[in-house]
Amino acid sequence: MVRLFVLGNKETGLHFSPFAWRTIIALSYKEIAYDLEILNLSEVGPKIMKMTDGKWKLIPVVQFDDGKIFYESFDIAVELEKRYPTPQLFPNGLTNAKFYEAYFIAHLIPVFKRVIPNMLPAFNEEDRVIFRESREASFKKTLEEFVGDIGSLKSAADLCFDPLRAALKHGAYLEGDHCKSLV
Ligand SMILES: N[C@@H](CCC(=O)N[C@@H](CS)C(=O)NCC(=O)O)C(=O)O
Repeated sequence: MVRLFVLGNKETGLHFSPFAWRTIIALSYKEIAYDLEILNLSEVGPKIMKMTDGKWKLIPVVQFDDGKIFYESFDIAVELEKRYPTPQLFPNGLTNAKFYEAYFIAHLIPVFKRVIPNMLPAFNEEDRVIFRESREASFKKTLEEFVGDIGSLKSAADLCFDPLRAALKHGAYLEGDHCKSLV
């Protein structure tokens, strides 16, 4: 069975990585059965480095039945498309898909990052400390300063969703022609 490694809280069984959700949605869309392995934040780096011979340290990671390991959510999706061609994840081809990927990374992720600190209570106690220390070092701000005020967060979100809203005035879907319930 396909194994999917995600970030969460082993004690509560909650997992909460937006990048891992991309893989979960792709697997569910293609109806591929998988075993979910939740890693606490403290475990992610060491475990993934070991699995990838030091090449990668983030989740999601997928291990297929043949033992092959894939990481980076977009590359995992491309590999899933190769191994399980239907239903298609990229009905308009990889060029379009890569455009959306680049758009989301450049515009949506910076906004989304400001929401992530709200997930702090979901981590276990040790991970909360690791999360705060690592993110504050990387943002060079306290988490609270990084999140900022809700008004500026809303304006930033509106700005990045405006192009999508404009496109969706002309049709119901950006890709494909239907929506599939995954729950
Ligand atoms: N570009 C990567 C990003 C993956 C990523 O940022 N993963 C985060 C969770 S959302 C992670 O593994 N964090 C662990 C850590 O910071 O130690 C992808 O698309 O898979």
